[in-house]
Amino acid sequence: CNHIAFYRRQKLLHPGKSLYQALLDSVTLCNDSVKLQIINEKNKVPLLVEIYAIEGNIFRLKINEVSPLKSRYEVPDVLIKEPTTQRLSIAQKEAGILVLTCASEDRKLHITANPFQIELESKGETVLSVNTNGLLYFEHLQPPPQNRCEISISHSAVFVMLLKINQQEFRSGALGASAPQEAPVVGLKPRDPPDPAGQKPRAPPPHHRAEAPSPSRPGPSSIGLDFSLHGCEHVYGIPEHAETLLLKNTSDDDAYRLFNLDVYGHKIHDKMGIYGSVPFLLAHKPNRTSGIFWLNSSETLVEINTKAIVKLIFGRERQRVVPQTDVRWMSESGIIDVFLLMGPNPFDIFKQYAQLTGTQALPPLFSLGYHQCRWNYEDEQDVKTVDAGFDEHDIPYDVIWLDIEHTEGKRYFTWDKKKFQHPKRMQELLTRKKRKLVVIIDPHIKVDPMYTLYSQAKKKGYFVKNRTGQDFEGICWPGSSSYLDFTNPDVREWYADQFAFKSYKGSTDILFVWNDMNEPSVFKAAELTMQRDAVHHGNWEHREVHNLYGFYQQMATAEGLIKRSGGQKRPFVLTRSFFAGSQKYGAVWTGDNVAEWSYLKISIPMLLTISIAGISFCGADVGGFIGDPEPELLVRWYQAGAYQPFFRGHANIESKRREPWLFGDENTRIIREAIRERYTLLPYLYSLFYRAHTTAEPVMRPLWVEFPKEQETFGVEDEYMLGK
Ligand code: NBV
Repeated sequence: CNHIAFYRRQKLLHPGKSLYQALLDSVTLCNDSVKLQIINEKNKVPLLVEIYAIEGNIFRLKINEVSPLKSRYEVPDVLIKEPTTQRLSIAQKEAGILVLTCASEDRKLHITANPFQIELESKGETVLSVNTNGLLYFEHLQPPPQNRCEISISHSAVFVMLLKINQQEFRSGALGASAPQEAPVVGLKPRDPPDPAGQKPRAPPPHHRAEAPSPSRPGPSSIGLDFSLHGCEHVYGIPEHAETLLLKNTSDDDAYRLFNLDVYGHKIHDKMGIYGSVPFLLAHKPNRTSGIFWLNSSETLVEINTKAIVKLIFGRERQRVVPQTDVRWMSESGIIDVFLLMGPNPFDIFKQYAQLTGTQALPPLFSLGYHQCRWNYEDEQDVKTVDAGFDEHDIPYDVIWLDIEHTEGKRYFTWDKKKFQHPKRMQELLTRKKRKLVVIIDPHIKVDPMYTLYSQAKKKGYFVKNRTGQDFEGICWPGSSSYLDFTNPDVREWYADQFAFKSYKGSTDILFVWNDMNEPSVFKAAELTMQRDAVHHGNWEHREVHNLYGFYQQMATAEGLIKRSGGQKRPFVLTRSFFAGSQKYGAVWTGDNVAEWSYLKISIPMLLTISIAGISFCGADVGGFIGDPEPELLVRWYQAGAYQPFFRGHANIESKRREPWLFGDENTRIIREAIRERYTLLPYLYSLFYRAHTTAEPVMRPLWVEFPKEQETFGVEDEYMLGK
């Protein structure tokens, strides 16, 4: 984390008395909210706080600049509708305390003016408090300094410089919560190009690029806030990390990072971000589950600190030790917009979260069957042979997949003319067996004026721009590529139209879609992703929308498949990158895992975490994508995968073939049995998905969700429930 500039700046603020004070004279009671100002006692700059009581035991807290130099990014399109609010009234306003009550539900807010803190109470119990550790942090937008010259200095020099800024200086306002521009930091050397055979380098170097003001961004704009979860020592959620189900204490370690990245063969037990992000954390204790949904799509870090608090019991001279978990959120940009979900039980939390971000789309039944994938099935004959192999070995399956090699030079929506000469004929063969085809469609578009998709998008101005206003170009599978700006609704509409049968030549109604590389992945770039100052629709910098990019591609793809069917059929779209709300558009998988036992083991907590963060339709590559599983590992992986929501065998281009019948009769028999068991359970699974869709119950769920009072289940991650 020390490589992340906004983290270093925020870490100069230590737990203690907050620099912010609430101005109780500024309190205004509106129909839908209560507004007040808070002021930073050092720099005297005010912030606007808006508090909403949302129907169904949810509070929303928004903190923004009173009059920012330019508007700050507020995440659109994730909330399914403007939440229905309930009226708050003032129950007390004296002696530096403001108490707000919500008439229709038994809940209260206690606001302390100095230091500024909020306590949330439900049915007489203090569930959660805000800014208890005084870590509210807000960088105000600044006009670009005149005649600024950028000095190139080494990264380690910057780090040393920052360490030398002493805390006293910070507290006394030399930096203040409204920090001036940070010392310029040099950009990274581009990383080594990936080997086209797929051997991309592993963990990319951290980013520590300049945060200088640019025409579209007036300087650093990071934000942060802390929360205390009373009585809680078990916290979950904030996928995606290859980590345990129970979130770990981060006091001696890196924070959990939410930053969508293409990390080939990601490490296990690592808090660095991988492909997807859902900034939703759940806390559980025997009598209550609560949740924090931090609606921000820029890079985000979450620190967890569980501790024991000694409480005096009034009236008796006794003390009680209770656990408490403090959670500190820090984001690179945007505003503070946080939803505090009060439960009280796990299923209430799932409903409350779904009320905000939507429920799982009901999958088409076939997509709950077994999927057979490989990078790549070579040609039409290969597809035919593998398909026939399932019949010969009496193994049920529903879908065969084609990876990037099926296209004409990685031009998505096209077919390799030699290997896939008759794509419709191939699909007819599958249709006769009631089977389906899934093809890959990545977001990068080959720079090639002869490629219609490229030339049309170019003409319409539909690509993400670089800071000088040209189309952003980066390297990806096809070589030099531009990236569709899915944040633009016109681009999404145009993209959805590309799935029309008359546009997508060779496609039929059994063809469905897989969106990969949509973090977005950009080779030879810092951390293999798009530079943060690339510019999107509405003149927003990439840093603001980074974690939303894949969400939007899947949204547009799903819309395309629905449109193509005249609004009649449910789509199936698998995405690698995701955000809060991605459940509305289809399924996700955990990306490039490795054919090792430890990756099979970690798939369970990873999928449980994704599931309780709203995305029920999730899976991990059966067999492990990278490498070659030993036969027993493959067999065991089928046995595990058969009980996971999305069930697909997949393998890397360099891995040996591993169709289920290639490991001897006995192994074929056991795999057949596992896949058949999956099919036996299909009606049950389909019903569970129906419940996920209608009432937001996760399909795959941790034991504690079903046994919320049984403490011994709270940390279990090698057993789980499918439904009740
Ligand atoms: O498209 C090729 C692969 C795909 O098979 C895999 O499932 C994705 O996670 N893709 C990544 C790109 C290349 C990875 C080295």
